[in-house]
Amino acid sequence: MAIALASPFFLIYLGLHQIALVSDTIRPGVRVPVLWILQAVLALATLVMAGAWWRLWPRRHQADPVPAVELLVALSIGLGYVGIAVCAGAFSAAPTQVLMGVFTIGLMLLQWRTMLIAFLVCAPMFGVFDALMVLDVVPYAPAVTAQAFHNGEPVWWWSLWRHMVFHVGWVVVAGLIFMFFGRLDAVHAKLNRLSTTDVLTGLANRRAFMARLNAELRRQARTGRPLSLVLVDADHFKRINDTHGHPAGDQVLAMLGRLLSLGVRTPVDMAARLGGEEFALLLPDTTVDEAETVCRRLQQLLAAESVRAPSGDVLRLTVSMGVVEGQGQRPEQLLRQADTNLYQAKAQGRNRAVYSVLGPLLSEVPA
Ligand code: GH3
Ligand code: MG
Ligand code: MG
Repeated sequence: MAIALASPFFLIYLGLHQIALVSDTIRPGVRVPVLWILQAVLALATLVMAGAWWRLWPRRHQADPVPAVELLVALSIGLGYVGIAVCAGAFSAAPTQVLMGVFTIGLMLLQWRTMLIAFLVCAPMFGVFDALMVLDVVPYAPAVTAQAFHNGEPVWWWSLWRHMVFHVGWVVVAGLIFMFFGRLDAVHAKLNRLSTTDVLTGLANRRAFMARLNAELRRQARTGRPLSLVLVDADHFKRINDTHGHPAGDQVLAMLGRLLSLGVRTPVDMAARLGGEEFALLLPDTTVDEAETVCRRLQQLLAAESVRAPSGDVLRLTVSMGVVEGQGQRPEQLLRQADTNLYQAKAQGRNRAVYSVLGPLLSEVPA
């Protein structure tokens, strides 16, 4: 991609410079030997890129990097643009702008290390050139002569070249900034999703659940609406793992996760995997009676669903549930009561739910 983006521009520069070298009108305005050196640098860089393309094309679907070829490409592009920027005058905004754009594109497409080496090679060239210019060894903008100007203004072809590079430069730089921030937003959203999602089931994880529970309890403190919490634990899950293997266990957990999210009114309600074979439902604006309906529906869904183990056996699952409706409690009080109820459900024979209601404790509303 770096080659495809850079080489057309190099070919355009080569063509324009060649026109300057053969045109009787333009030639007096350029320093011919300097422009030939620049042409040689650009031609060499283009040839290196063509070679790299030929080398990389057969492996275009492979993701593993080829550091040596990548570095050659980065150096070719870097040196080509440093040559252009130096020859046209390093203080002119346009070529330097293009150079910045090229550097940023390079950082997006190539490895960080490759770009560091290319930077360390190319950046000192500016310093060296600047020092030589201060010492009067080389002129500013060595590729052009005084005849590129008339009455202090650039003549048409020099003006055209500068305008072209300037407009291409700022469009590229602006495009890059948009792309860069767009990508940053996408990465941010992805990281956020990863840090709040359980990989196996796709449900919210414990961190996301606790954040939501805290937020809902604060909302409840304002509205005084009921709120129910359900802890769900798979029954005798260890047996499934021991008999059919961990992967079959994972399949059963994924099925439970799917049914949990089917059984609630997302996005108002939240189903989460707290860890292992323990799940939870957060049901805002829901009384314990309404929560009971949700629990029964989950049991019906589970009874109708099964997973086929690699052995061919059909695996079914039941769950025990601890349900609590609260009003003004702290999150840990609600969770403790739900856990006590869950323990009772297990003790009473599993595949059932135990319910309780905690009365209003408005003095203990979380801040
Ligand atoms: P009970 O009915 O009393 O809850 O019995 P149980 O066997 O379900 O409970 P126990 O806590 O003894 O065992 C839970 C098992 O869940 C043990 C653990 O290896 C398994 N487990 C936890 N996380 C995962 C997971 O991500 N995948 C699989 N396959 N198993 C898991
Ligand atoms: Mg269990
Ligand atoms: Mg458990």
